[in-house]
Amino acid sequence: MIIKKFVAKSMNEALAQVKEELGEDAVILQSRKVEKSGLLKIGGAGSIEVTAATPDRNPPPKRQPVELDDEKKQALKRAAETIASGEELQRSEAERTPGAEGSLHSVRDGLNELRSSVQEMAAHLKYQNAPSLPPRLAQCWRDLIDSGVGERNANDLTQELFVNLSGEELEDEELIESHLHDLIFDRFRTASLPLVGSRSQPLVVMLIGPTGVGKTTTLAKMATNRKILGGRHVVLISTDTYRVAAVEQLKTFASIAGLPMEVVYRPEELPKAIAAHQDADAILIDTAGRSQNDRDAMADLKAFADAGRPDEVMLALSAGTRIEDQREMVRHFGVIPATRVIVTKVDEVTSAGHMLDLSQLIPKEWVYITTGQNVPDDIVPADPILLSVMVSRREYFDQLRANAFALPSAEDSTA
Ligand SMILES: Nc1nc2c(ncn2[C@@H]2O[C@H](COP(=O)(O)OP(=O)(O)O)[C@@H](O)[C@H]2O)c(=O)[nH]1
Ligand SMILES: [Mg+2]
Repeated sequence: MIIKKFVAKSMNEALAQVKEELGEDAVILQSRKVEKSGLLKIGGAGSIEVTAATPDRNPPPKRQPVELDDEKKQALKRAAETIASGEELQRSEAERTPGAEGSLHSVRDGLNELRSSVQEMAAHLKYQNAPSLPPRLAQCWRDLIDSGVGERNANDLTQELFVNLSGEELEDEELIESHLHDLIFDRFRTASLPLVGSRSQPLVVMLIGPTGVGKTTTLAKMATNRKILGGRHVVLISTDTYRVAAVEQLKTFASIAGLPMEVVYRPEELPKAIAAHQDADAILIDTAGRSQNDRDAMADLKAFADAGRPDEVMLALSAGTRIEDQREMVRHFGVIPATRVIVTKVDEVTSAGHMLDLSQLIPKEWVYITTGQNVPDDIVPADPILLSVMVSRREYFDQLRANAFALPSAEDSTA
C-alpha cells in the first residue's frame, strides 16, 4: 500500500494530484485546511492537505519461504524471550539504586520495586504468547496486539512477514509497515450494493442482526444518505412488530424522510407488501432484534426471510461486541444465509484491530460501516484501504475518532 500526502491550493487541485499520482482507485484518508501561518505562507489563502492511499501496484515478488535450521530457530526463540520479558527486567535491575538510607527511602524503594514487578508481570502476561520473532517484527506484533488484533491474526501476519522478507528487509521499519498494510488489506473483503437504477425490479434488502446493534438506524441511513439510496424511490417495511416502539421508530423516520412505509405482521403477508411496490428502486426490510438465544424468534425471522426472498440479507454486527460473542451471534444467525455484513458502532471502539478478527469470522463481504447515531450521515462504504489503515495505523484511527469520523470525500469538498 502507498500512503501519501498532497498539498494544493484547493481541494479539486489536490484531488487531481491524487488521481494523477495514485490513480482512480485511491482512497482519501484525510483532508484538512492548512491555515497560512508564519514562514510557510503559500499564496494568499491557506492550502489543503490531503492524505490518500492506494494498494501497491507493483508489490515486491514473494520470496520462497526461508528454511530455518535448528540453530536459527533457537536464536529466534531466545530473542523473543528477551523481548517478551527481559527488556523490562533488565531496565528495572539497572535502575535500582543501591544502599538507600533511612526508613522513608527504603519504603519508597520497596514500593517502586513492587510497582516495577507488577508492571513486568503485566507486560509479561500481555505478551506472554509472543511468537519467536526478530526485534522489529516482535515490535510489530506488539503493536498489533495493542491495536486490538487477536493473537492468532497477529501471529499469522508477523509470520507471513517473516517468511516473505529477507533478513535485511526485516530491519527496515517502513518496508515492514508497508507490507503489513498489504497483508491486512488482503484480508478484508468488501463490496458495493448493486446499482439500483440499472434494475427493472426493486432491490429488496433485509437487515438482520442482534438486538440493539443499530439495524433500524442503519436502514434509515441507507434510505436517506445521498451516497446510498437517498433521493431514490425507497420503500420501508417493518416486520419488527414485537415491540410497538420499534414500529413507531421506523414510522418516525419514514414520515420525516417522506418515504412510504408498510408494517407486516406475518411472514405470509410479506410477498404481497413487496409486490405492491414493484415501481420502487429499493425496498428495505427491518426485522426484529430479539435475542439470538430465542429459538422462536429465530424461526420467525427465518420465515420472514424465506417469504420475502430478499436480494440481499445484511447481517449487522456491532464493532464493540467481544469476538467470542460475535462468533456465537454469527452461528445463531447462520440459519438465515446472509449475503453481506454491516459493521455498526465503529465510533464506539477505542482501536480497530478487532475488526480484522471480525472480518475472518464470517466469509461475507462488508458493505458499510456505521460511525455514529446521526441519520443520514454516520455511514460509510466499507473500503478495504480505509479498514486496513484503521487497523494498522493506530494514530490514524485515533484521529478519525477525534474528528467524529468525518471522512472526507470528493463530493463533500468545496475548498
Ligand atoms: N454510537 C453509535 N450508536 C449507534 C450506531 N447505530 C445505531 N446506534 C444507536 O444504537 C441504538 C440502537 O439502534 P437501533 O437502530 O434501534 O438498533 P436495532 O435494535 O438493531 O434496530 C440507538 O440508540 C442508535 O442511535 C452507530 O453507528 N454508532
Ligand atoms: Mg430495530
